[in-house]
Amino acid sequence: VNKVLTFDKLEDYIDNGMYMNAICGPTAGRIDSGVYELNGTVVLSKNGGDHHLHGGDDSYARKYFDYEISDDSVVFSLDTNNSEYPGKQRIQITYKLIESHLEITFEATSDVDIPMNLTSHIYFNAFEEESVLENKMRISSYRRLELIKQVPVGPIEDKRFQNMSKIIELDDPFILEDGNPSIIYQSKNTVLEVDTDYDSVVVYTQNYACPEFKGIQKGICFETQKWPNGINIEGYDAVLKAGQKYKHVT
Ligand code: FUC
Repeated sequence: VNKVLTFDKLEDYIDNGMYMNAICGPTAGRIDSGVYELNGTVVLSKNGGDHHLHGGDDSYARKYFDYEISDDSVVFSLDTNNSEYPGKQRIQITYKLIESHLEITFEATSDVDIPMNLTSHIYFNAFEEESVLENKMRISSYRRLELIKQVPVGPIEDKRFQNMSKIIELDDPFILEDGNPSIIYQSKNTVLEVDTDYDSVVVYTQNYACPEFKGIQKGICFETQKWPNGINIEGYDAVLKAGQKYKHVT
């Protein structure tokens, strides 16, 4: 049984506004006004209203990866330079099946310092329901990132979302506490648990449909990632240093 949203046509995956099941990067989510400071000022495109979204027009989501398939996994790799960001990066995303678990490993290196924040934009469907808003969710988080005009600005305490007997419309970053699972998403007959070593997750209830897709709130994304806009949040370490390794597992 399929548990994720899909398009009917393969071509629709390239360049769609839903980022359907894509890998977003170098920076998932929004960069405030498309600007950050790191070894000088970097100005990015504003492809999401007043802000830079999901890595902009040259996002990893728009690129063709090489792939290698083995018994239990598929490894996607990409040597790239996102034309808006400095330097060259090597990205590797591994999808591995371990019994009924899907493990996604995000790895990257870069030849210059760069804010790196990779996420998977998989849309899980509503399972047996018509809408994801019919389902329940538990999230191990009592702090979220406050949004000002959709841009995360810093942590605030907010316990309202820990336990939802019906999910409400969301497009919000939550700070995850240690202790598993990070998220339980549950319909009458199906349970999905999300675990990650990332420190935050954007929960997005598909409040928008691109022309290639019918209906809203048919899917839900658990975009595990580092703090979105972290590069512009004081004290947060959002940088992948030249030569260092980026590795996260969800
Ligand atoms: C923006 C993001 C959401 C989602 C959507 C496609 O609205 O804030 O998380 O990625 O784009």
